[in-house]
Amino acid sequence: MVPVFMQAQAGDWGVKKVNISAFNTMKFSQSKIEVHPGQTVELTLTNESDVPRSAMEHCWVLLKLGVDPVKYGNDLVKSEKDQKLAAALEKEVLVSTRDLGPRGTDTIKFAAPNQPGSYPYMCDSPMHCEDGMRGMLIVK
Ligand SMILES: [Cu+2]
Repeated sequence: MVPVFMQAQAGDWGVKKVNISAFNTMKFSQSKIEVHPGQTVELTLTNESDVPRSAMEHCWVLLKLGVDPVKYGNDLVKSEKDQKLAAALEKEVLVSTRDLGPRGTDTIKFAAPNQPGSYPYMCDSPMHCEDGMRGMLIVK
C-alpha cells in the first residue's frame, strides 16, 4: 500500500532521458538504468556497429518483472517455428525499440512501470542476450 502523499508525486518526476549505445562486443553502454515509478522515460538506442545489417542488428527490449531474459531470447529463436510460443512471448514485452542496422538510432518514449522492482532489458537478436547484451531497469 503506497501512502497517499507518495501517490501524489507519481508523474511529477520529469522526463528521464537515457542514451544507450549497442556495441558488437555484445554489450550495451549501460547495464543499469534507474527510474521512478511511472516516470516518463525517453530512451535513445544507437547501434555503434558498422557491420552490415544482414549480419548484425541490435535493439532494446524491456521485459516484464520476473521474466528471465536469457530464456526469453532462446525461446524467441524457437518461436520462429511455433506460433503459440511467439504469441506467449509477445505478452512478456513491455516496450521495445526497432531493430537497428549499422549507425541506426531509434528513440522511444514510455512510462516506467508503477510497480517498483528490477525489470530486465535485452537485445533480442539470437544469442546477443546470452552473450551479455542485457541489463536492468530499476524502478524505485
Ligand atoms: Cu544485439
